[in-house]
Amino acid sequence: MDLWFTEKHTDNVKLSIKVDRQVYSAQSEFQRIDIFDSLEFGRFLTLDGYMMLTEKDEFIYHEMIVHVPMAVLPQVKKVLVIGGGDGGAVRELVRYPEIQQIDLVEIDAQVIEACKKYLPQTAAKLDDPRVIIHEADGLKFVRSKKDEYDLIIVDSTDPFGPGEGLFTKEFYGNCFKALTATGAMVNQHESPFYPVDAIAMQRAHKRIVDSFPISRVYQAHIPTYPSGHWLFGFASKHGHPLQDFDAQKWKARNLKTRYYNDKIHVGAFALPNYVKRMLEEM
Ligand code: AAT
Repeated sequence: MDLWFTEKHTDNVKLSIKVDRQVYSAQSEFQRIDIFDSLEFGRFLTLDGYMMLTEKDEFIYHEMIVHVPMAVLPQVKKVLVIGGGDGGAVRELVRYPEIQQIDLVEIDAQVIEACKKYLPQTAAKLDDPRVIIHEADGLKFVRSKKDEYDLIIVDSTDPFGPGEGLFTKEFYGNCFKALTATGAMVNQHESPFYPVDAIAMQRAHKRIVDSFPISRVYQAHIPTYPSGHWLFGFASKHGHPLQDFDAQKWKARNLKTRYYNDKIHVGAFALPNYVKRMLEEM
């Protein structure tokens, strides 16, 4: 019998992936956690039935959420990752020797446990000595922080359920306060394509624009997220994601990446007209 995972992207569109077997299923205090094996995308993690990552395409998301800010910011010593209990963002961050501390704030300890056990491809570096894991709500964690982080990565679920608070004005204001003078915040910024996602995207963008003097949106192609067209936000106090991008410095690091490179960095900030209009129209 054929087994399929299906996610409803709109009332009229579904994405289905043929499943080889279900590896894990649990109901945590916060959400339902499932892990499946598939032929096409390898192992994948869903929360409350929504795709979080697959082994096949997670490199795109995690490289773009980490290397874009790292290639812009002058000196990153202390990083805050909110969400991201799968460890994919941390895996990319620990490749930078100048980073001294990574605070990972994940609301759901069970996601971390499940990923450590079943998704070693992303979770492998969660044991790095520079990583401090906090089982907490990112919205609350960041409230008490001031002038502390050089980079904040908001690697959150979508704006409903536990992730809802991470799309609020209060949260972005507190992230601004928690950043050092040269710091920046990068967030997963939803998709512009289907109206259900675009509304959340526009709302988040408006709140970020209101909270930060510099904010730009960049894009990547992520096959297993709705429409495959995904956005990220870069917001900072000073640093500009293109003017302060040092391609030579990044290339000299000799980091092997599968998606990100210096040309992608620049190109990712070139947005289609319909997206530009959506961002201006708020
Ligand atoms: N790295 C790609 C995977 C994710 S998972 C996002 C994580 O955010 C989940 O583990 C979830 O438990 C955690 N999370 C949700 N809300 C909070 C919160 N308030 N505080 C801390 N952690 C939280 C991102 C997928 C993006 C999906 C795009 N469609």
